[in-house]
Amino acid sequence: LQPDKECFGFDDFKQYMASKVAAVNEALDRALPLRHQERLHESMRYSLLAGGKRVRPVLAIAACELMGGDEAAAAPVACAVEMVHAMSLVHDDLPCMDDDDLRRGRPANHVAFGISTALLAGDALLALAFEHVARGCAGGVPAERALRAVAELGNAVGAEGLAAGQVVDLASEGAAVGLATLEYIHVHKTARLLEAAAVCGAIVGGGTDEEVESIRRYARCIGLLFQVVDDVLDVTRTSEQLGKTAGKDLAADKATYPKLMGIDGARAYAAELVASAEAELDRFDAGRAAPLRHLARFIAYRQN
Ligand code: GRG
Repeated sequence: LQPDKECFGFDDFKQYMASKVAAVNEALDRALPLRHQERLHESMRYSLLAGGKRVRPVLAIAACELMGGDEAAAAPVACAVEMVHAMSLVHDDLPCMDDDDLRRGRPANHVAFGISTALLAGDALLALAFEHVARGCAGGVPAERALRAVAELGNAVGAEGLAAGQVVDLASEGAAVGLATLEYIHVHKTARLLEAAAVCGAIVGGGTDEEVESIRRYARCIGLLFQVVDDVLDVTRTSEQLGKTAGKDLAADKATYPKLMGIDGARAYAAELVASAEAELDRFDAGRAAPLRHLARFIAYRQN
């Protein structure tokens, strides 16, 4: 399926997603073979290859293709953003952070491998992400684009990105959190990596500065949308569907968009975000932009 085909409906998008997810899973498997030190690699593979929606890598590939690049050019950054994502989940679940025993319906990495191995597996995944961009882009992507992607990714993970969001989130535990702080946490913890995924894809695909910035604004909106919808789903899903650890209630003390804006307010905000995201795509060829348009709707209307 080509994204620039004349009519690209939701069924086409589902096929597009399925084929990209399969390609990403294969590329990740190849990028991290089981080798010496086996237990460390096993722990890294446990979290990297354990399912997940693969939204970030698909976002990178779709943004690259929108700019006229191909899947091969996007593959290194697509894998890298998923490696960073996997690292962040492993570290987030640690006892010194969110202290969660379950991730994606199975034991969290530190429960399966021990805390020190999980910590090191996260560190090694983070390092591998950057190594993978540097090596994977060599020869296929102009070095100047690869460098810009590395800087983008580093900024998204570090003290201006994920780490900053996590620090504020941890500091807010048990405190009365207002909308501005909630937004800060989600922009940094969640939206920033989705943004980097799309921006890195657009950069390696050869987008102009203006095009890359449009994609940045698009992705920032869908990053926040991701979290608003998550909060709404937490309210609307039955506890049976949630499958959370018994006794670990749905963060009863945690600020959420429905709590701060009401459920209708949160739904209206989600509608606003998806409209703003889609508006950023209007400058591009409609056929080529169709996967990103559907991706925004997929995030808005997903059920899990
Ligand atoms: C170590 C530098 C450094 C940073 C890590 C732990 C941490 C700092 C940040 C936490 C980031 C975090 C866990 C954010 C939550 C992001 C989020 C919405 C996760 C769920 O994403 P999905 O739904 O998950 O895409 P799947 O399972 O589908 O991959």
